[in-house]
This record gives sequence, structure tokens and C-alpha cells, in this order.
Amino acid sequence: MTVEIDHNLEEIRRFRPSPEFAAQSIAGPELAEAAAADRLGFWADQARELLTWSKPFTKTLDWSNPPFATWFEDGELNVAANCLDRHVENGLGDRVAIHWEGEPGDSRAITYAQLTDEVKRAANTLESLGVADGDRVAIYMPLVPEAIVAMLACARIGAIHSVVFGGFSSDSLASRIDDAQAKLVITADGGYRKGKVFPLKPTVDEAVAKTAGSVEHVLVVRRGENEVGWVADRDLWWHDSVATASNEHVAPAFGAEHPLFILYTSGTTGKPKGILHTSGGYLTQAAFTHKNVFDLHPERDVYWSTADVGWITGHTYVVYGPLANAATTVVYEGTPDSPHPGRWWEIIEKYGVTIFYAAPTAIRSFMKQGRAIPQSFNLRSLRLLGSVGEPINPEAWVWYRHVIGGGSIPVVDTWWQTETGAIMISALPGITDLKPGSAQTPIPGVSIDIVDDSGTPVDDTNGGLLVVTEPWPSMLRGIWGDPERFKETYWEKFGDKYFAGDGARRDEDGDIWLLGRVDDVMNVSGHRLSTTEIESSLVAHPYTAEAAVVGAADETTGQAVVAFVILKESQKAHAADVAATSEELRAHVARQIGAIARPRQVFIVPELPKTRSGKIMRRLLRDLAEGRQVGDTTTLADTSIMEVIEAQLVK
Ligand code: 6R9
Repeated sequence: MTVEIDHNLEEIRRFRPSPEFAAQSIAGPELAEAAAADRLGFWADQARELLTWSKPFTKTLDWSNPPFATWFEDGELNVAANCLDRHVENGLGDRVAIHWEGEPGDSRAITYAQLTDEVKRAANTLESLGVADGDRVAIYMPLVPEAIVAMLACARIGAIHSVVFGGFSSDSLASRIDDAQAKLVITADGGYRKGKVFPLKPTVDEAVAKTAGSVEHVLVVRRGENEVGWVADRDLWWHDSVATASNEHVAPAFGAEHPLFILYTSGTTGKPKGILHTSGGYLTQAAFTHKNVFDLHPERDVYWSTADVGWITGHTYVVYGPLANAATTVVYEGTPDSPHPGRWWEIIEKYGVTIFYAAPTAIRSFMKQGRAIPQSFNLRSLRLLGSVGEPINPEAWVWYRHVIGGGSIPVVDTWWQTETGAIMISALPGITDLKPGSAQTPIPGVSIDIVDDSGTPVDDTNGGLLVVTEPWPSMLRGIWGDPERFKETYWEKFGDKYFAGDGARRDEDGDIWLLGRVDDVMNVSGHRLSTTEIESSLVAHPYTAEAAVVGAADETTGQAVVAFVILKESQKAHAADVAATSEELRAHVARQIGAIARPRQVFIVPELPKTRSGKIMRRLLRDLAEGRQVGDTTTLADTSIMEVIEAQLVK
């Protein structure tokens, strides 16, 4: 079967880097040339240049037992010392590592010397609790500096952290603790979210009670000052134990393949998968991409990724990449709109943020509110913008560049996954002519292809399935405790190629466009249509702020296109006639893409169901579109949203 995906994104805008940006750009064409000439040699050079090895490696890649790869296997390093001690030793101890901003407006600036000190104390505390190299530690925290300290303290002593996003339920936490057999849980009494303290420690207590009994201790940071229950002999306060621990700690060297962390991610079915990452290869690609994709000049940049450490973006681009590169990063505890809708822009102004990395879903929700809010802040410090998590519609890309970026700075759309560990596809901002909506090119040293269902590369501009054809340094090393599932999920389909689960196509210039998860590819009357493409068409209409499209079962066409649209605040008056508006939007898609893509229905809704990491849960919308009872909503950020949408539909 050939995979054919209709595409008509009709995006013809190109933005060349300004001469000023290009002149100071970190990445030049020599990177891609070096990688093309000798891919493994290129990665070995990066690993030596970007990291400090306690014992140099002599082997780069071992791929003799696919899909189990090892990188830099006989080398040794300490990941935390690479993120901390060596910078202090290099005279950077006084540089701010973290500008932390609490949601209520309290803030802390933590230098590299202070962060190193705190991580050493925490490492001593963990060791005194009997946590040793290879043990698992669950971290269930608000986005406070101690969450980062906890991760680095684990890395320092060779313990494997499993960060569980603070919004997950006690059941989710319990199943992750059990799966990894975590010995220690690090949490906080509570954290700030939307102007209120949300309790965490009670959820940990509930979760631990449900587990099989691996947890020996619970270490608790005081943040929310809310009342918490206490289990004697099991629970300890961070401020009693870490604050009083010694700040002398020698970082041991671990093998490059020593496990660094497990991060759970939901699969298409059932139980979450514990994605396993290791040390040397992961840190190499994290540091390489953070430096080159974000054009990092650590001596002058202020970098901000809005991600929570509960997600892979928080691991690689809040903690490991920036700190390995001695960057100054902003970390913000709360939601974008607390206590006011301009909170993010206020933070950019306050810290003079130069590099900003966020998700399209946030950008689209700001578009919905209109440009007046960001325009009331001084955002002129910004010089580079990044996007991650979903395809970014060309209209959102252009809005981001113009309204947030002031019209002339690069926007990089970065494609990657929990499994890939670090960015795989992205423009390099000083050298690539940017195309709104396209992730563009594999980063140097990464081999991507687009294949049909039988694994044959598609050589035209029709879509196919995205695969990675060669192992890469930050690739997942497996699924915790389940090597069979690792093989089945990612490797069985094409044998030697990694199957990412995303649809993609190349355009005439060879640039890559992501088309959404392949489970989101619709088949309407035998035509394969991309949800992303129709969503982009809807978002390009002046009425639309945000759109989600699903394929609903249809007797005649197999599947039919059903769209859910949020209107822009500023357009609500023009679009007051709901029937006329949805007819106008249906006609608009038919005009832009073709009659085949005309949605059967366009529903105007106040909100869309999103996971806590901001991905739209199309599965739930499909339930609605097919008139079924709505499925499991427990991973939604706001579980009441489906009722609100449903009420709108029957009106
Ligand atoms: C980093 C992260 C991975 C899935 C991935 C894809 C989607 C991420 C994207 C993108 C289009 C981008 N995705 N970045 N799609 N363009 N720039 O988000 O990891 O949470 O594991 O999600 O997200 O569908 O397969 P993760």
C-alpha cells in the first residue's frame, strides 16, 4: 500500500536569517558537512567538545545488537558534575544558573556555585537515606528549584529519577512507583497553580498506600505551607535534612550507558511506557541541540523554556541541555495566565529573556486573546523563538514571529519525542531560510526518512511515515522492564528503522512537514487527509483562534471530517450567527484544500480538551463526533471541559 496524504498547506512565505543574526550564529554549514562526511566521528567530536569525561571513550557506537544501542560505552562521566562543578571550576560560579519565578511573584536567583552546593547537600541526604547507584527515585513536585536539585542529586549519585508530573492522580503516581520500584519519593507539601495552593503530599500519601511497598522514605519540600499528614520514620522535611547536610560531595564517574532517568509517556494502549535514557549520549545530544538550535551564547543569553520538568522538554531543555551549556535559564512555577493574562510577557520583560521556547497550543491561546496583551510589555530582548509539541500552523508561526518576536527574529519549529530524548528535526536559525509550519531539516548527525507502509522511501512530495534510519546518541535505550514492548512498538514495523508514529512529507525543497500522529490521519472516501492540514486551514481563517479536527466514522465516506473550532475574542461579534459561521468555515476549508476536505460538521466550542502537556486529545472529540460515551478523561488538564463542549453540541 502506498501512503498518500493530501496536502495543500500552500505555505510560500520564506524568512531568511537577518545578516546580523547570521553573522553571530553559533551553527554554520560546517556542522552538516562534518556529519555528512563522518557521522560517528562527528558525534564523537561533539561528545568530547561539549562534555567533560572522567575517562575518555574509545568506542562511539555499538549497534551489533539492534535495537539495543550503546554510545561512548567505555567512557565515564558524571552528568551532574558536567552540569555544575565543571562550570564552577571554570570560573563561572557567580553566573546565575536559574532565575526562578514563583507564581505569586516571589523569586530566587541561584548561581552555579549555589546550585552545585545545594545538589551536593541533596546528594549526601539521598545517600544517607540508603539511595545508591541504580536505585529509582520518584519526583512529584511543583516547578520549584528543588525539583531540579532533586533530579541532579540523583544523577550525581547514579540513582535513576522518574519525574511524575505534579498534576497526575494518586493512581497514576502509584502505578509509576510500582513499575519502577522506587525507593524514595521526593515531593512538596503543595505548589501554586492558578492563584491557589494545590496539595501534593496528600496525593503521595494516597499513592504510596496503594503501592506494593517499595517506598522507604518520602522527602518533602516546604512550598505551599498547607497542612500535611506525616508518617514517622518514613517522612522527612527537605529543610531539616538537605539544608543541614554537608556540602562536600565528590561526584563519582559512571559509565556512559549508566541509566539517567525513566520518564513515563502514554502509549496508544493501556499502561504508560517507562522510557529509559542513559548518560553520555543523552547529554551529548541535549547539549549539542540546545547550543546550536537555540544559538546559545551562554555569556549573554537569558533562556526560557516554559515546560514543566514532568515532561521530556523539561528534562532536556530546562535541566540537562541548558545546565550542561552553562546557560542562564528562567524557570516559572505557574500557569501563563496567573494572576493576569500577560504573566509570561511580564516575565520576559522582567528577566530580559532572549531565547523563548514554548508550545503551539499556548501560542494559539494567546492569539485567541489578541495582540494587545503581549504588546503592552517590552519584549524587545527576544532574539529567538522556538516551538515544540505539536505541528505549528503557519498562521500561528507568523503571529508568534510578528507579535511576540517583533517581526524579524527566527522561529525554530523543533520536532522530537520523549523517546528521541533531544531535538531531531529543526531549522538551524543562522543558516536556514525559515518556512512557517515546517520543521524543515534533520539536525546534523541525525538520519530521517519518510517511507510508505512497506518501508520503502517515498521519493515524491506525497506523505508517508516518519522514520529514523540510524541510531542517534540520545535515543531511548528501552522501555523500563519491557524489552519486548520496546521492540514491538518502535522497531517491528520496519526492522532496522525506528518508527516514530508520525506522518510527514517532504516538499520540493526537501523540507520536512509533520502531519500529526499517524493515528490522526483520516481516510475520507479513500483519500488520506491530515488532521494538521485541515486544522491549519481553519486557523488561517480570520475567525479562528484554534481548531481540532477528527475523523469520525461515516457510513458513506468511511470517515468524515469533523472540526471543533474556538473563535477569536475579537471576531465573536462578526461570527455571532453560529450556523452561518460554521458554514463559512466549511466552505473555507473546501476552498483552501478541496471539496474532499470539507468538514461534515464544524462545531464552535469554548475550549478544547488538552492533556496537561498541551496536546489536544482528539480521541475524546472523536467519541463526541461519533455519538459515543466519552472515554477516559483522567489525563485532561481540566476534566470538566468535555461536559462544556458536549453542552455546546446539543444546543
Ligand atoms: C517533545 C515532545 C511527541 C509527539 C511527536 C509528535 C508531536 C512534537 C512536534 C510534534 C509536529 C513538532 N510533536 N513536536 N509534531 N511538530 N515540532 O513533545 O515529546 O511529549 O513525547 O510528544 O509530539 O506527534 O510524536 P512527546
